[in-house]
Amino acid sequence: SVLMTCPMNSYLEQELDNRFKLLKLWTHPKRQDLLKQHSESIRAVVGNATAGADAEMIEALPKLEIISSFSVGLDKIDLIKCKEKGIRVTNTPDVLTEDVADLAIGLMLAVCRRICECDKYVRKGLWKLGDFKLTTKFSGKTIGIIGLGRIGLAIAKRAEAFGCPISYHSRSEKPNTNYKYYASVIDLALNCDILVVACALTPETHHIVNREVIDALGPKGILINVGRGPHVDEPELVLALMEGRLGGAGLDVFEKEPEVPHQLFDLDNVVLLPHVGSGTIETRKAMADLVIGNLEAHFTKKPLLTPVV
Ligand code: 8YV
Repeated sequence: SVLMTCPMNSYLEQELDNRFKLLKLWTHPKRQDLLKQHSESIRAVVGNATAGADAEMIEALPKLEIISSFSVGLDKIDLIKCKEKGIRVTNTPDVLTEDVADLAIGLMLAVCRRICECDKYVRKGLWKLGDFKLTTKFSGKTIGIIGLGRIGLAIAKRAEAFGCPISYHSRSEKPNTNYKYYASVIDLALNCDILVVACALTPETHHIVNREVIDALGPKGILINVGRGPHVDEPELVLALMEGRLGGAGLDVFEKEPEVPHQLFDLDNVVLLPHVGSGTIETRKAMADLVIGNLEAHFTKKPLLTPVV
């Protein structure tokens, strides 16, 4: 049977149910009981960015062969344990790259041009009382990207069309780009107007945006996060925004999502999204098809479509 860790997509659920004996972890009051009860039959786990497979789950499932994640990010899966036990892991790269990059640009525009605040202004009937205050130009701003992988590159390509100079930080300099490389995140933050987090979450990138980086970005700087909440030291971010040490932020992810620090609700220089980077009908369907395609490849002994481990 196939175990799904949490609700993620109804089409995926339906298609899995048509093909396999599907178990839904969230419909059972006690996770441990379900795992124990089906430990001999669960051969695949389908997880996502919210609920993956930790060491405890992997240990509880001796017949587990593959984890097919409905996400590109794999931070909720114990990859080391999977390698150790010969469990295959797949994710959903490429199909969501455009959507996440689109949304990153959307957040930059929304923060600079105060699109959400403008919308509220009109709805509240304030327009009749006077024009909206002036905002900040986006075109031409210097963009610093943390992580120049598939998503980072797609953001860079889009930002270039807005006339934005691009620089980046990653573990090592990329040979095939002309974008300016910074070995230090602080130097990147010192030299850009908008800092974008687009890297994978690993122990090395946890809190990669800390107080020092935020202060390097400064009172006119904008932080965009389409990666993972724990990339940013959130209490420090909230403090910097409240004290005016940071100009603004566009956030699709949070450290303890779906919990969002309430102090952010009172700030009009932030745009807050409920982790919707890949959340289009088209992309979620493509992600679901990739999850199913990987499972089918595995069980028919064909090469996996998007293997990670
Ligand atoms: C999803 C994501 O939000 O791909 C990722 O890493 O964070 C997202 O695409 C999530 O996995 C959908 O359930």
